[in-house]
Amino acid sequence: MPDPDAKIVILTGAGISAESGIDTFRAEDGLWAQHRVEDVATPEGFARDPELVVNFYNARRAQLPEVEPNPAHRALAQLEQAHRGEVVLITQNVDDLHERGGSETVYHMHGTLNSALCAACDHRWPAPLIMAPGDPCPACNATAARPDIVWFGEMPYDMDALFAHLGEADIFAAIGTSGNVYPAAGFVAEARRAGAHTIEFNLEPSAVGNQFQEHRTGPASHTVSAWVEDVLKWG
Ligand code: BV8
Repeated sequence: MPDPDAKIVILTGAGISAESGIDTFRAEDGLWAQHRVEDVATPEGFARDPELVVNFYNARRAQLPEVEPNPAHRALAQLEQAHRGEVVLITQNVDDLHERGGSETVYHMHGTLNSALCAACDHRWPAPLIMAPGDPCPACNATAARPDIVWFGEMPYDMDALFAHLGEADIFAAIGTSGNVYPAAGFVAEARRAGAHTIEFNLEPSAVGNQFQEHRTGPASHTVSAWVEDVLKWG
């Protein structure tokens, strides 16, 4: 399998940012323990109580300057730079740690904390640290600003491009994701259909763990760094 020209497609989840101090979703004390998904991560929740939802994201955005990328983020950036084959990084995370760890091209399929979206005209702009419901859109002036986040029931971003990459993957690696949320949790099946070798990096098998041929168990900062070292030895 060691092929220096292999196309590597990577999907990351909250677990890759856990060692940087960002809460995951489904840990005991995680985000979904503190909030009901329906209240803070759905369009219906936003319509019901925009203040609650905007403040949920304001609190997570405010944490970003206090956290740093960890060795797993940096290892993936090194892989993107040094691997001869194409490396495609897809993240479910809305933080900016992949970019701050040095990754140049990142597909944020569930949006990003640092971007704001106009619900009226689809204009995007850098989110202020603190957003307020009714902030005017700088393009159309409608009071329709919302976090640029893909909520449950909304279509994740760049899906056509993501499925095209999965169809060409020689290696698919899922890092720090519980495999509970679709369509991301279905990516391993897509990659398998393309004949890719699939690897899961986690502390324990995910909900789709049995679909992976290889498991590297342990904290991502160790397992991902070791794996990238192996891959870069392929030539
Ligand atoms: C859509 C943004 C279609 C918000 C998020 C029934 C069956 C199947 C699917 C559905 C269904 N009912 C509804 C659906 C669809 C739904 C879904 O999948 N629901 C689930 C809950 C059943 N999906 C959607 O709605 C998606 N859209 O399907 O649209 C469509 C079709 C037509 C027209 C319109 C639409 C949209 C989903 C996106 C929702 N937004 N995030 C925000 O961030 O606030 S999802 C949110 O949870 C995250 O973004 C992330 O993507 C997701 C999963 O979280 P993980 O990243 O996996 O984190 P988690 O805490 O769960 O796990 C962490 C893992 O890390 C653990 O495994 C842990 O062991 C590991 N770990 C921890 N520490 C470490 C570690 N690993 C390594 N090292 C460590 N140190």
